[in-house]
Amino acid sequence: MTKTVLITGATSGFGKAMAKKFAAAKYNCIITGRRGEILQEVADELKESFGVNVLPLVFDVQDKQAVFSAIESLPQEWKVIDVLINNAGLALGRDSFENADLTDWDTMIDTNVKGLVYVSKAVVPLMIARKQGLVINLGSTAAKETYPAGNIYCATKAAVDMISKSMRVDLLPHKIKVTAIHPGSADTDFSNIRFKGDEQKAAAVYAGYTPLHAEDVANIAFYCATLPPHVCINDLVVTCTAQANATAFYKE
Ligand code: NDP
Ligand code: 8X3
Repeated sequence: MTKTVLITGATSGFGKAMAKKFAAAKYNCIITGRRGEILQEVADELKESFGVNVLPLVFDVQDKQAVFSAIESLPQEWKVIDVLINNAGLALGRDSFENADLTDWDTMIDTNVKGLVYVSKAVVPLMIARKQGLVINLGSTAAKETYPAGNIYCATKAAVDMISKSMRVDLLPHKIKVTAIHPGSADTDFSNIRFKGDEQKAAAVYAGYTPLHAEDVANIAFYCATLPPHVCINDLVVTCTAQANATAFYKE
């Protein structure tokens, strides 16, 4: 039977690569993001390349009302969601605690923590009703250790780590698996967004080593989603070979 995956933040990076990976395996895809035009282009590409059904949903995960009405308004056949991937997220700024911008902090908390919770609260009841499902949350190596000037970004990802643990415990009786994937440095739009379009600063993040690519993380998410029903990867940290933890890199 055809399965359905819902991926938040599918307009670029990990989310877009995951959408391609799951669509290639014939999953029907619900893809979300704020940039409607790009989302539609991704949807068209998935349909054309893989012949699957794709439903693009434009909403901001920070907007509680928009999240719930988007999920509630799904046509009945799209409410059978096998895999939810809470991927939408961002870092804004890399400034020390005393210099960092409070608005950036608000946006990271509202997106990475509250947004993930809103989408989960809207989708998980659909899984509970079917007594099956998998939720994959995107954390980060930044969830496991902080780094200088990582402050609130690291805190939001530590929250994702703990929320994932809590969901796993609470959803146990409902037979819902919860997997947290914690990637290290990956060359997506992440650093461009973090440094607000400063391409030099963004490029410097990836200089001197080969970072993870979006496809690496997509392959891992797909692996986690296709394990036998009795097997669940709970917590997975993945870095490129040149990175050992949140702060240790070997750059040439
Ligand atoms: P990208 O910037 O390439 O993609 C981020 C995605 O999130 C976009 O599709 C964006 O869509 C979406 N998004 C951001 N804010 C919102 C919002 N408020 N509402 C809805 N969608 C939103 O970055 P990555 O692919 O790298 O990041 C994906 C996830 O992986 C994030 O949670 C990030 O923290 C995490 N991560 C990234 C790492 C890296 O080094 N790249 C490493 C570890 C974790 P749109 O702009 O259209 O709304
Ligand atoms: C993204 C990776 O190292 O910028 O979560 O925190 S890092």
